[in-house]
Amino acid sequence: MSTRYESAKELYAKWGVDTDAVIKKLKDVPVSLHCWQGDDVIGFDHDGPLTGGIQTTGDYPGKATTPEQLMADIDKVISLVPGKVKLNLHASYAIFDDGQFADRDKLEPKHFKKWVDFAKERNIGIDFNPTFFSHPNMKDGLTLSSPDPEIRKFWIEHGKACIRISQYFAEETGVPCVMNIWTGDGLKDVPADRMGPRLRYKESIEAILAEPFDKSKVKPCIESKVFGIGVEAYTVGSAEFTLSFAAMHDGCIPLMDNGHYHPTELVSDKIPAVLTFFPECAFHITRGVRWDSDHVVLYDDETLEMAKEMVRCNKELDRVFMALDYFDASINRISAWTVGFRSWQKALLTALCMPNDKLKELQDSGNYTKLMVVQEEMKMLPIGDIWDEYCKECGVAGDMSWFDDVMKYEADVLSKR
Ligand code: RNT
Ligand code: ZN
Repeated sequence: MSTRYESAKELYAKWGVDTDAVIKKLKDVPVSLHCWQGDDVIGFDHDGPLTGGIQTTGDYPGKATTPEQLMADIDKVISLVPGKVKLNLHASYAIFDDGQFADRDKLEPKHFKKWVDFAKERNIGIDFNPTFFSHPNMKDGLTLSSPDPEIRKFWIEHGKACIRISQYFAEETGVPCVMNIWTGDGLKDVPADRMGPRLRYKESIEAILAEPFDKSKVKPCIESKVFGIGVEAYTVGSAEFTLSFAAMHDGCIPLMDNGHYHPTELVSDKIPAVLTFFPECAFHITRGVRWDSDHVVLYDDETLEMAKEMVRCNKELDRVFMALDYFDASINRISAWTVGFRSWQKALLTALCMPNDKLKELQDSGNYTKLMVVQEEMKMLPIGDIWDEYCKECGVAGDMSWFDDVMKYEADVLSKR
């Protein structure tokens, strides 16, 4: 009697899909796991609230408040998900030894040594983000685009420090570091000058990128946004600004967060548009519910559609940098992390298991009737059996039995914090 995987494999083979090859390939695709789901985007360098127009809601018990706790939680997640994890850090997660506090403009590689040790022990790469929020030098809602030259200088120095730290990560881990610049700069109400802040923003990012770095090691990105909480009327780093900036600056990569567009705009459709022009593109994968709410990523239609486009536009998956970006404080955070990571893995697996060349042929030959029929047929193929095999080979549970582990961890560890 054949196993469920064997019979599923045969069904896919009839469509020309080699599921063994898919599984082998997916195991090697890095996906960045965002450290900030573990502590509601707070970090270790300040006592203040989360600012910058982003918000977490909920107060589920057990959040990490020390580097050791956060690392233990990340380890727990890594043990529950299939695939290749990369660690995504924010500058606010610097680890200071007693009395060694350094402000954001003075950060050094040594403040991240413990993270490097963590990554090296687990043989994973690190991505990085300067933190342009949750800091008193965010003046009147502005950082890199502030009219105050001292404020801009502080944040430019922060950006430069982060480039040096990114290069350190790449050199230590042997894996290129994707460094993403996002600010919440903007105004709550109708501006009198929309261009001034953008001109200053452009100059400031140029000043950051003037810091010398090895382009094969550090991959600078800039992320756009449509609006934030308290920043409803005007965002400096809008979609057009950001995409134009990246297009005009060699080596700068656009980063699209699918929570950062109007609700009927779809990042899935933007992926082939940007990959037509840019050699590399970066993505934040999230789930906005009515707005950029950063709900946990699920295996839903648009998530799958984004995975399909990444796979179809870039078969080797080496031109796209994928990172999760969401933060839900209302449920168990380990579970939130795990569900999101597994959902994205499911989406990639499903996308890789589609007869993409055959579907394209149907489109190119104008056979739209059959294209629709075949696409519907694909939805009933037993992807769950391929998923189970993938998880088994990665040494994790295919079904939800991982959740028992999370509940045990909650009882043994989280509830005691
Ligand atoms: C905010 C952006 C940004 C942040 C992280 C913490 O809307 O999506 O990427 O979520 O940098
Ligand atoms: Zn984002």
